[in-house]
Amino acid sequence: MPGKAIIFDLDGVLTDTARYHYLAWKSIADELNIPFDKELNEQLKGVSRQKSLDIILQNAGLHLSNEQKTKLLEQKNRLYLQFIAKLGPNDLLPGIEQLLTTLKKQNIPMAVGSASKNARRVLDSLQITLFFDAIVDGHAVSRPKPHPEVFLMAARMLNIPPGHCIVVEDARAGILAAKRAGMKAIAVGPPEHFPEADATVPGTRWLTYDFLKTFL
Ligand code: B16
Ligand code: MG
Repeated sequence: MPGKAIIFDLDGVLTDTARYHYLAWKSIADELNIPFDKELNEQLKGVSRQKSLDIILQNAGLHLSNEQKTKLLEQKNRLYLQFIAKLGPNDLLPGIEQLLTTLKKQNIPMAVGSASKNARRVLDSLQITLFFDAIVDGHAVSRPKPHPEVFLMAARMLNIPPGHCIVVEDARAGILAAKRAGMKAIAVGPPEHFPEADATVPGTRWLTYDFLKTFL
């Protein structure tokens, strides 16, 4: 794959902390006495923390001041950090360790493009930080997915043209961001969720080097 690069989304692709995001938001919603369920949680995947809170409040028709929202965002993150405190290499999704090892051996540049402000902490806990030549997280970007900023920044840091980058994502907003960046987009999940993807795999164990090679 000469001159090509792979950009990975973090949550839902390298590991899955969606259930911890869910539990933290559920606790906030219960405290506010507003509805929150797994279906609404699906809409939060790949979405920034702030936007996630807006979606939950909007769904309940609840208006809060910016000060109240800031407190809730801090509280949600404290809970989330408690949940992920025990995260380790065993929490990598199936096939990911082998894929990263193979790509590294083949000298393929790799980046992470995540909406999460906790991305570095999660990568450190998973013990995979050193695989990546660039990490773009929720601190680095101002415009969340589906805006292409996160992936364009990753391509710039890797010094690889966007047209030579392949993005792996589990959220539709992320697939849209990749396509808007002019990149190939591979989705993890049910094909009907990702009409814009160049290809879809049912789970991360299908993300093999041989499979990715066919997109170059
Ligand atoms: P934080 P990704 C995203 O990560 C999650 O999918 C999304 O559910 C979460 O709200 C977002 O990160 C922000 O996370 O609260 O840690 O900043 O999929 O883009 O890697
Ligand atoms: Mg994701």
